[in-house]
Amino acid sequence: MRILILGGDGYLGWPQALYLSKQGHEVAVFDNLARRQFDLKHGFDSLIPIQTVHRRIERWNQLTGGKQIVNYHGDTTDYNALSRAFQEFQPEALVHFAEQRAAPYSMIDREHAVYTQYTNVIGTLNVLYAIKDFAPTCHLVKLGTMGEYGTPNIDIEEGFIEIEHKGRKDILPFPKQPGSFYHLSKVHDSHNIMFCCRIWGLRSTDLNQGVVYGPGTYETELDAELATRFDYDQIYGTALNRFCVQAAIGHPLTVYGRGGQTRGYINIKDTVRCIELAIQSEPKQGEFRVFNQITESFSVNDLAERVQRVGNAMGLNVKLDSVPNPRVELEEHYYNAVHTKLLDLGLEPHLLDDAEVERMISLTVEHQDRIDQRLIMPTVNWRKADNVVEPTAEVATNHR
Ligand code: NAD
Ligand code: USQ
Repeated sequence: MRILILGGDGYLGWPQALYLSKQGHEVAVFDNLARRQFDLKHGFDSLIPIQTVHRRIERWNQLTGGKQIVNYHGDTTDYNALSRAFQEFQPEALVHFAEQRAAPYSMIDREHAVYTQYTNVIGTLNVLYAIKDFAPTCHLVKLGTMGEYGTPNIDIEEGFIEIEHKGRKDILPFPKQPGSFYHLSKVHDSHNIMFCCRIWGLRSTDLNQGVVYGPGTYETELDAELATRFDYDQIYGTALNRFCVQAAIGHPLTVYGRGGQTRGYINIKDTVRCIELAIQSEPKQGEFRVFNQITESFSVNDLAERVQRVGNAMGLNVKLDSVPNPRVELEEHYYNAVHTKLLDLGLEPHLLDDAEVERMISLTVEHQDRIDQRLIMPTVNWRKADNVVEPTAEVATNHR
């Protein structure tokens, strides 16, 4: 199939491009390089060195001898750029990763909240119009997030829930209680996508993915020049990736609040397979499907304690630290999310084990000279509307 990957230079988009190219699909990536620009502006960097998008593609094309990945530089909020990619490449499936994806980024201040919702919601609206205008049978595989649901005191169903109300029954979208302006943008996207499936007969799979961990996939590990980014900073770094880096440099693990916050998690190796499964099992025209893309659930304390245990067995001296929670979220709550649809399609999960945690810690030890300690402590507080990205003098001196 011809598969267009929006956000194909990112943490997940790049491994996805390699994986689908390896399966024999024709792949194009489309990216505005916004993620790299954020790093340049604020002095952040991936723990694992990454090549430019041009060099990555060149290296893959060399190694595979002919499986060419096509590269488009463009922004989803620029309809001309998107239209050109659609008209030239004529995708049969489209995987949409191209959004501002960090909850803390979206909570920095008004400007960052507006940027997040503009780029995500308007970008996705453009994608929907481009499908309608240029490729109406193209299957939209959209990355949503488990955080759309929040943490209700009932089981989280897979997209929809049957409700009986005043003697009548219906199957309705599961209630949404997102916890940041970023997570809210994904809810707005889901509504727009469902609406376009209904009015124009488009077809889409909304993948409510949990927190992703892991340094790469079988394909990115084939060659150092194919590596994907690995974020450990306070804005883009996710919990487990951050804890492994902290363990490697002797920084106490940053458990926010009481640490009972429970989320669904997935290994990056399963992410690429889930998207292949979604593409292979196409929805009908007009159908809007929702899959919960997680393989298991952990609390922050579960992860921190595991990293501590494995790290100490490796000879490190890993300590936990309870950091005042910069977010507004429940710190002790019920969490049980249904996630059977991808398993039914054939997903064989890579579950988290101590060997994987050891591998991640070893990798971070290998790259420890690249770790910038100033990027670890959180500076973005949900309760404030004028946060800064760079650490304040107090944060910097307390934790150097
Ligand atoms: P990432 O920031 O590493 O990658 C996103 C890519 O999209 C970047 O390369 C960026 O430059 C590009 N991009 C952003 N805005 C764009 C725009 N307007 N036009 C074109 N390109 C644009 O993020 P990621 O971790 O790879 O996440 C990819 C997707 O998966 C996101 O939609 C995210 O919400 C979702 N997701 C990620 C996780 C996770 O833990 N990483 C979990 C659940 C869902
Ligand atoms: N947390 C800590 N310490 C840290 C970092 C995080 O205790 O140093 C806590 C957070 O407070 C939160 C939990 O760990 O309770 C998860 O936070 P995270 O930063 O790992 O992930 P999150 O902000 O939820 O966002 C990530 C991705 C986002 C994706 C989301 C999936 O950045 O793109 O949508 O995971 S989900 O959480 O299911 O919504």
